[in-house]
Amino acid sequence: MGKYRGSSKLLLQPKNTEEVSQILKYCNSRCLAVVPQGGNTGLVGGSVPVFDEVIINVGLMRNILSFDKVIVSGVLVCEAGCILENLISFLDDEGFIMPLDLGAKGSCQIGGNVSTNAGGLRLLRYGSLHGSVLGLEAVLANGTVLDMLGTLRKDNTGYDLKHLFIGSEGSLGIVTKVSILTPPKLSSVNIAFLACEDYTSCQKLLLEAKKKLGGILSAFEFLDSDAMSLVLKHLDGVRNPLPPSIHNFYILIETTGSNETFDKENLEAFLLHSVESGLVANGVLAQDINQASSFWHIREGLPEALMKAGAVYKYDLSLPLEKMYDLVEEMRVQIGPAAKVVAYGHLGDGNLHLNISAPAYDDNILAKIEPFVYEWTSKNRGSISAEHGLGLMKAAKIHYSKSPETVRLMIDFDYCVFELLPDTSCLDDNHSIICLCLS
Ligand code: FAD
Ligand code: 2HG
Ligand code: ZN
Repeated sequence: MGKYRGSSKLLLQPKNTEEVSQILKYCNSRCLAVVPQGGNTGLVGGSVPVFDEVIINVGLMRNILSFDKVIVSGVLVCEAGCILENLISFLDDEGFIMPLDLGAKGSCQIGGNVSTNAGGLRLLRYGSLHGSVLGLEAVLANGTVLDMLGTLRKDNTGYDLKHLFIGSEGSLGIVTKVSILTPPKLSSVNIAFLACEDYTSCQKLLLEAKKKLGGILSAFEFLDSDAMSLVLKHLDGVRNPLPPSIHNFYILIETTGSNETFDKENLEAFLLHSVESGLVANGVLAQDINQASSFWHIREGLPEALMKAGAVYKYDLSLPLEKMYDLVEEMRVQIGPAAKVVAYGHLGDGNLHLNISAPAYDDNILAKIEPFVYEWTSKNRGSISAEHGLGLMKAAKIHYSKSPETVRLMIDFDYCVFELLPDTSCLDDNHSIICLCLS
């Protein structure tokens, strides 16, 4: 995004857990700051060494350790440096899929996905990584290796500590191995690209989709007309699959099931009914795999289109569904003509990606966005980070979504349990990795 600049002098690429342990032990004994880095695709600056941190990247730890499709169906155990797309391809050959998919799959690592608790395009169907990660191995700041690499569905022996590492953005240690439950690949995937004229129709359509498509619904994504214009302008070869009239909202619906004829007819009937009832202004079903991936390309290409358009201020918000688009409209009034407000996201999960696109980064624009966006979100009991994490961008903003008591407990917890001495300036300095020495 051209927003965060690194100034590290040293990148270390350990080849195994023991090397990670030795590095952390050494750095800890010398009070050397470290930043864990995966594929560096994070959107909040958490993987960028903004000071002089030592970068630890586990990208060379990229072995698949086991895949059990017989005894415990679909459990994959791998090293944290595996690229998500490689895992997707591996599983595809085995007749399984990853429960996680996102636009950055070609670069992001499973260790980074777990550390950010990445959501993505399939969360609606397969739930969050808190559900599908069965176990992990992590190395603490003092070099201690925590083996929590279980592969069991059920294990109620004491606290389930792996959950602390899922979404903790490297602040508690470095994830080195992951075991994850993967669903079988189903043969019938259908995709529809629809247009709605108002946001209320989008909400009603989601409810209808949940009722009528129920178990086979696997994605429900939305973009508004400004987002569509941006993609058409900046991404080569993309065209609007609907006839060339501008609609206010576009919805991508995907179903995944095992009965090809039934699933397709089901989606067709849903589409027809939605047009007849006036919820949908227009819509088209993908006729083949190329058309299906061209629909997905519109939605997944948005971050790239925004990057090409210039500077971008990104906000990743969870909001009550009925309030979500009010924020977008209020933001447009707040900003005026100085920048473009673009909205898209995982509507099925109540997750808005509010992006403000400007020719260049400009403090006057930023002053119009913040703290307005955070205050608005907090007032409506939303979350200022739905899926991207806090990182450098939002560490000091955590109080908009968490109470002072909760934040205090997190800090006490780091100190008492993990023996981390938080540099109390960390929250003010906005640094995602609270750098840490042993007490
Ligand atoms: P990095 O960016 O390298 O690091 C992210 C954070 O995790 C940092 O704080 C880092 O210190 C820490 N970290 C990384 N590896 C480890 C490790 N092994 N142990 C401990 N800490 C570690 N995110 C979503 O949730 N949903 C989406 O749909 C989505 N789509 C995206 C689309 C695009 C085009 C892009 C560019 C990004 C998208 N993202 C999305 C954001 C990003 O891809 C995810 O947050 C991803 O999980 C980050 O993985 P990474 O390996 O690149 O981690
Ligand atoms: C997505 O869903 C990603 O495409 C990126 O989470 C969101 O660009 C963004 O703001
Ligand atoms: Zn997203």
